[in-house]
This record gives sequence, C-alpha cells and structure tokens, in this order.
Amino acid sequence: MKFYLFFIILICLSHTSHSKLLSSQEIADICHSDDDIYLVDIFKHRKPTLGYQQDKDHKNDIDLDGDGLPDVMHGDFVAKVFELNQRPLKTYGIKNFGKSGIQGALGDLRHYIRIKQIKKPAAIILALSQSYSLEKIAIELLGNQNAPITMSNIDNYAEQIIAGIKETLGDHHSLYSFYRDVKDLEKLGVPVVIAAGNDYSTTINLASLMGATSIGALDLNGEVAAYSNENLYVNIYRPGDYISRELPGGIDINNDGIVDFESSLLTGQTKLKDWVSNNQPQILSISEAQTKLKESFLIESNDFHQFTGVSDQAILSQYDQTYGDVVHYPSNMSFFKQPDGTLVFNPAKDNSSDQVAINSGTSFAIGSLCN
Ligand SMILES: [Ca+2]
Ligand SMILES: [Ca+2]
Repeated sequence: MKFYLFFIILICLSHTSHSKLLSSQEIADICHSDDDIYLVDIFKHRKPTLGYQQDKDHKNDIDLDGDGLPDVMHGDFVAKVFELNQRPLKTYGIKNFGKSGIQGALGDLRHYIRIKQIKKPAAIILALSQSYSLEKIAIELLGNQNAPITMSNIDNYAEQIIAGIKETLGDHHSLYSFYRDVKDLEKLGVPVVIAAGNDYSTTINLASLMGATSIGALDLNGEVAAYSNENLYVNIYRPGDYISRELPGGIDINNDGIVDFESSLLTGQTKLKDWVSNNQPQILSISEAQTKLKESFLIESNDFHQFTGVSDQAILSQYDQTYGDVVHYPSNMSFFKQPDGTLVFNPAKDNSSDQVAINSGTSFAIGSLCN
C-alpha cells in the first residue's frame, strides 16, 4: 500500500506547470489578435477602462525627469510603453497591489467575462511579484529547512509550495487567491501574463509557479538585464529599460523625438545628474545608506565603478532593512566613474545631453509584450 502511495505522490510531484507557459508564437498570436489585452495596474494620470482611478493626492512612483521626485504612477508608465508598440490596450485600475487590489480586479474581470459583459480578452497582464528565497520557501512553505530544493528542481515542488501557501498563509491570502484566479481564468481560456520580478535571480517570484507566463527584461544591449529574474519559469524576454530624454514640451521615453509625457506632469526640480556634476556627492556604502536617507548622496553599488543616485526624496523602500541591500527599483539612476574621477550619467552610451533618467524593470518588459 505504501509503495502505491509513494508512486501516487511521485506522479503528483512530477506534474509540471511548464506546459501552461505561453510560447513566443502564442504571445505573437495574442498581440496580433483583435481581442483586448487588459493591464491591471495603478493609474492616476490616465483614466482606466474599468476599475479605480487613483486619487490626485496619491503619491506617484515613477520619476520621469530625473529629479528624484516621482511624476506618474506605475500603470501610467506601463500603459504608455505598451501603446508605443501600436497595440491598443484596455486597463483595469486598482488602488494598490495588495490582496484586495489584484484579487478584486481578477475577480471582476472573471465575472464580467462569464456574464459576457466584456468580450473574452486575449490576455490579462500585470506586475505581481511575490519573491521568496529558496530558504524561505523550504522553511515557511515546505516546513522543512532541509528540503533539497534548487532553482532547477523547484517545479517538482510547485504543487507542494502552493499547498504550503494555502496551509501557512491561508486560502484568503493574496498569493493563494491569485493562484485560484489564474486557474479560473485558464478554464475560461484567458491567460495571465506577469512580470518575472526584479530580484537579480536571487529569489523566485511565487506568482511565476502558478501557471502565469512570466516576462523577463532585456537591457539596452539586448541581453537579459542584471536585475531581471531568470529561471525556469521565464521563457519570454522583452526590453525593460526606458531612458527619459528631455525635449521641449516634455519627456520622450522611446527616442523617437516625440514627447510621451508632457511638461505639466513633471515635477521639474534640479536633476540628479546636474546636482552630481555641480557637487562633490558623498559616496556611501550600502550599509551606511540607511541613516542618510534624508540627504542627497550616492550609494556604492556592487559594481565597483557604478554608483546609484539617491536624492533627498528617495523613499525608504529603497533600503531593504532585512537584507541590507538597496532594492533595484526605483533607485536606478546609475552613474559611472570615469578615469578622471568624474561621475557621468550616460545609460544610452552615446554621451547625449538630453538623457535625464532611466526607468528599468520587468514591469516595463510586460509593457513591451507586443514589441
Ligand atoms: Ca520628477
Ligand atoms: Ca516618444
């Protein structure tokens, strides 16, 4: 009896979720179809097709003009990136990325599809990242700190991890409800596409092992971006780095000479690149950064010759107190040290003077889905 049970368990464990990942061809078919693609995100500047438009006094999170002060919300930026690829987009606005936000959005969309209030969309895309280290998965979700789990065999444990989420965090937790939503939408024939996560491949985005297709980011050289998660759940990559260039009238993010965000949206204070060239910025190690968050300084990054700019408006989330590291987003104003000791901001590597900021992330790679 034990022997049979062992085989039944083995069969369950060997079940992989790979087959549900969309292929490049399926993504192309989605992009070329006449069906809608819905982006679930937070919008403030743009009025979403469905859902909630964030209040005017809600703090923005994307800095477009490089002064360290955010100008628009995440969803405003992702939708803009998407539309620069000439693919129409519908949007569902949420208040936050917490439980009620995603769960409410996917629940509403599922309901509207079922009752035929909206036409079945070609895909739903969103940037849900719930990162767990292998150690945390083993201890908290598998209940066994010695579980022989690795980045390459994790899919063998997917079912157990999902069961662990239900058991440990509860079936109302955002992760478990996301899993149920993905399964329900799959039954309705609607794939869910997510950002792979910006964790430098050190952790796993648990949303990736739930049957959603994860999109990783490419850098400006067309290589997998350093920050992008790269693991067995990520089979599609898209450009994730967008340089802001200052033009008369606003900011251009795709270097076509056409303004994408008008000046009226921008905070327009001293640009970090100007501040750096006019001051002798204090260079701190990551461990020293926490106490200086209210001041302007540069953090020495892992790359010896690279420094990450932090302005006095930098938000505390840039410093991850648990791990003592600076999280990738939104601290991505990277300066490089020249042989003469000066620091330059030159992400385009063309020395152009109109570069003022760069926004990078796998969220923006989902914006580039139909690139
Ligand atoms: Ca700004
Ligand atoms: Ca443009």
